[in-house]
Amino acid sequence: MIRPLILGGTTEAGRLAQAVADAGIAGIYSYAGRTAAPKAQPLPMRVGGFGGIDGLVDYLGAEGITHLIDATHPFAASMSAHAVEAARRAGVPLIAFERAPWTPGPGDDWRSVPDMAGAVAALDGPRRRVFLAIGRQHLDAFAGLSQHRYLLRLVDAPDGPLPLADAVAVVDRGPFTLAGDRTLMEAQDIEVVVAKNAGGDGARAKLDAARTLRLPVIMIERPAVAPRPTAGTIEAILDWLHHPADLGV
Ligand code: 3Y8
Ligand code: NAP
Repeated sequence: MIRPLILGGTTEAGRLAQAVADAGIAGIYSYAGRTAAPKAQPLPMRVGGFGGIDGLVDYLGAEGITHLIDATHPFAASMSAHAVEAARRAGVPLIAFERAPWTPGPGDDWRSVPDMAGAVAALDGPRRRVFLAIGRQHLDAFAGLSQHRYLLRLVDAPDGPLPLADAVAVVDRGPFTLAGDRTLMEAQDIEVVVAKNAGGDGARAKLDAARTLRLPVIMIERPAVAPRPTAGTIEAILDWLHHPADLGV
């Protein structure tokens, strides 16, 4: 009996969950519990951390998981690292459902930085109106750049003071639209956008809006991940579920 665990939290993970459910496969969808009301999925869900690598190994055994699918966001580096090690220890085949990074096209004015510290360094300088579209978890890295006015976008309303003095926060969850992001960025008179290279289409609206408005983008590149088998399509994942050995796992 095939019983995959999907490490989710992305648009692609949701699409995969639908395909797994439609195929009548008894999968489980996993959220970290970062948001107050995560979107329902067409598979049984579990919410919360596993308790590190050991906790994930125990979960894989206790739940009789036969396949581990890492469909997390490319910046969920710890989860992905834990998945590689736990799958190895538990002897469960692992695959990562990866989406290609965004690459700049004609009209894009992107400055690529390797990490969050690189984005902070790139933002140093005179006061600007910044769309800091990186969520909530890493805002404190920018607290030293108090000269700027920030536009933030959070999934849930903040439950306390934000680490940035001069900031406006909109509460919204994606996927976002070009029209919506363009309107937002024009209304806030944004001069520069800071984004993580998430890939996929759920978060790219701000980049298309930036191109339209001829705004520069500071693009934070993805953290490195340990080598693991990957697939880029739902069909490849479904095929892997039935033939894991085909991918040398
Ligand atoms: C809890 C599940 C779906 C998945 C939707 C995708 C698209 C919309 C765009 C901007 C960028 C950001 C953020 C973002 C996007 C999708 C996808 C994606 C970026 C939810 C969700 C969970 C999270 C966690 C949340 C992080 C935050 C990051 C907001 C649900 C809505 C900025 C990433 O407050 C917090 O602690 C938020 C934490 C991790 C990054 C951060 O560091 O703050 N995602 N986002 C998942 C869990 O608990 O396991 O609540 O329904 C999922 C989605 N967010 O099914 O439709 O596929 O990427 N998510 C980034 O890319 O920079 C917003 O505003 O333009
Ligand atoms: P992270 O930093 O890589 O992981 C930190 C810890 O959170 C993990 O060690 C694990 O806890 C727990 N965790 C993470 N993802 C989990 C999942 N899907 N199911 C169960 N536990 C999980 O993770 P993150 O960057 O905060 O991302 C958290 C979630 O938000 C993921 O589902 C990710 O796909 C989604 N997301 C993240 C981003 C982003 O920008 N980072 C963007 C969109 C969506 P234990 O060690 O206790 O097991």
